[in-house]
Amino acid sequence: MKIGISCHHTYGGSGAIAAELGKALAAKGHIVHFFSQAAPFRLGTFSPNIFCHEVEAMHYPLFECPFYSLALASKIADIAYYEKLDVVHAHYAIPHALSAMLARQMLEDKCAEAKQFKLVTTLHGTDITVVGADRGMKDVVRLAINKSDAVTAVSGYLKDETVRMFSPKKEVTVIPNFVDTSLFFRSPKQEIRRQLGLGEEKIVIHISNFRPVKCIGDIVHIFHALSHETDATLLLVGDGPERNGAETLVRQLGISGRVRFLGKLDDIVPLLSIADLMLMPSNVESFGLAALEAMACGVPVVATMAGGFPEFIVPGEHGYLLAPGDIEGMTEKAMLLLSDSAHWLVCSEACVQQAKRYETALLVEEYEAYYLKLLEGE
Ligand code: GMT
Repeated sequence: MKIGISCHHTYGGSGAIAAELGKALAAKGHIVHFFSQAAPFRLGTFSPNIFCHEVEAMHYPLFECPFYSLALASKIADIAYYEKLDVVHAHYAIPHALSAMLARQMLEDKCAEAKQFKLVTTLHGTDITVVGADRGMKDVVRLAINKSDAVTAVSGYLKDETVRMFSPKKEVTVIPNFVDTSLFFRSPKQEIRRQLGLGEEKIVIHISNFRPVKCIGDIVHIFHALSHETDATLLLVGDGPERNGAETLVRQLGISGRVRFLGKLDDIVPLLSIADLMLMPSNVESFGLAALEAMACGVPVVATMAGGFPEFIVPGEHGYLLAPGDIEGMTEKAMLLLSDSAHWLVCSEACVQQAKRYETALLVEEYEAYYLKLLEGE
């Protein structure tokens, strides 16, 4: 198949999943064209079947903001016309699905006989729960969903939210996120501890784009409470709007020596391999890919029972799920995992087994079958 993938290139789960999906499809012999503002952060090295099209919006003094969505539509239409794409897969409803929808109209307008592509949209989370909930954006998100040929959501929770908020005309199919366990596995290196100036203390980790939904302040408060009872270090990986506030809070609480802000890093496996606990106290999370990747590396998770977490984290088996904002409860469970090594080991092994149920190969096959079914229905 010839598949176009339109996604955000920035640090975050939807871009990661789109890049991993494209790489896996290309490895299976499909031709994959990526459309994004810059190369997606997880794309990695050269593949003969992957083509990356960076979309540049035109700058003109009259336009205060360049029209990225229109430039994206033009680029998709152009490549679809010359490369005869079978499918365009939009990751995140806005603007990707909408731009692809416009691209179809451009294609038809340019040449009525041109091959038309099928439009698949995968909903990732805040495209529904935040952007879709905004009064000014709701109708445009609804249009993007209803004009897609097929719609998937990354969790049952997100499917239910989409149905509740938009009553879509088409069935929303759940295809969960995935992890490549041949890359994400525990392989602790003493060298990493040395480079970070760490001793043998326990490591608590959090990885995200530091948006308000991630509740970074709660992480700092949980760790502050933990720091009274353990000599653990907290590694904070990623960057975003809440980082400055978190840095200030860490200083105010007097735990600067115990917390490392590592910024955005592509290769997180070495860090997950030395981690003992992943903290994800998000107040909403459609799936929580970073938690699944941590589990694949044998790291139990303390997260919230919000959104998609309960679909793959079983409390007591893979970590614990508490109510959003329950700092005391999360601290207690985190302390349990850090102090009871026998319990930790059982959880860690169960996490690795659970992650295998979300193996990339299995879920990519589901997407492939999904595209084929759509094309056969032509
Ligand atoms: O929706 C976002 O905030 C951005 C998006 C991203 O690009 O990271 O995250 C969402 O998609 C991920 C991949 O499917 C999910 O793992 C995240 O849970 C989801 N974020 C939220 O629902 C907050």
